[in-house]
Amino acid sequence: MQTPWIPFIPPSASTLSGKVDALYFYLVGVTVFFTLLIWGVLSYFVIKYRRRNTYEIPRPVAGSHKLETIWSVIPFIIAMTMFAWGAQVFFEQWRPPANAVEIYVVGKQWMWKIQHTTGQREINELHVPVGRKIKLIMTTEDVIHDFFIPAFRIKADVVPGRYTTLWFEATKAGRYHLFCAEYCGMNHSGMIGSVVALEPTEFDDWLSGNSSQQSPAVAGQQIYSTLGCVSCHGAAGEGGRGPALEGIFGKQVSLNNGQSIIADEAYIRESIVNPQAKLVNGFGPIMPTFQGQVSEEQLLQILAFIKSLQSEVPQAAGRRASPAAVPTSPAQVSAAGSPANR
Ligand SMILES: [Cu+2]
Repeated sequence: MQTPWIPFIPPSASTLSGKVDALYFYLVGVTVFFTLLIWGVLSYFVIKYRRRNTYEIPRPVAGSHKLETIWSVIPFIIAMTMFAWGAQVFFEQWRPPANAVEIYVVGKQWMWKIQHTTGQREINELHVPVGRKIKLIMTTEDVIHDFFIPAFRIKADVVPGRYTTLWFEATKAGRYHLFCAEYCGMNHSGMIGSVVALEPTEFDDWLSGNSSQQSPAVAGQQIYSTLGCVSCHGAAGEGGRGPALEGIFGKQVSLNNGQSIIADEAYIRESIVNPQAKLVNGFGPIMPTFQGQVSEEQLLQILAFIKSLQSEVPQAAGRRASPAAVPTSPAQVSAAGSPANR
């Protein structure tokens, strides 16, 4: 649907967008109200208290505690409503629900590369189902980009060497703009695409129509064996020289400096590209770095493989979403990757 004019706000197509808009209009409303109030009172006083003759000396003003209290307390309360409301929307946006389906995003000058956990790849397009929670795990191969879907009111930088996440639940089928919102070099303005929100059944058809590709977990398992990771990190610890990887994702790991850390995406990525940074308690600094040997996409695939080595698979929602499209279940991946499988 093309309109000849630029709409005042983008279409509203996620569970978050109405909340962001309500907050936005509240802020605009408060601002407009006080702008008009101040302007009106100012105009009135300018006329009412204008100097009427050249020698007029105004009555001295001693101040008023009552007045000062009122004009401090009322703005304080208004500012706190903005803070509390804003914080509530912020927390909702930045805490992805645990049951969200994960999709990997890698930014690159000048395109968005996307991979679904079932293997489908897309460039500058993101197909998502309406009514399901989606979590994007995002990084970049080169400079800072910024993933922005105005219709969903979500936007986050992607930063080299880091994972950032966004989550959303689309509420309306349609095709929406996808932008890079961080100037990233010559063709930044061309780093655009579409988000296609499909009804769940259509989405499942789309997934199964594109199911010839390897899932990231399977691709990750291949990289894992090509690079010889298994000789030290048997999935169940049989390599012996490195920590066991089975079930490690999301768990607390104790380090040799006495601290402990949750084995999340960031920690696992760091342990591959900079293995000496945080050594697991009981293991020596013997692992070489794999910096430069694995691309960001491959790192995400290794991550998907390590995540799949769980007894309880957090991707359950994604698998249920498209049973026909899953070439290999994580349980099978883990069976192939680990002789000492449960
Ligand atoms: Cu960019």
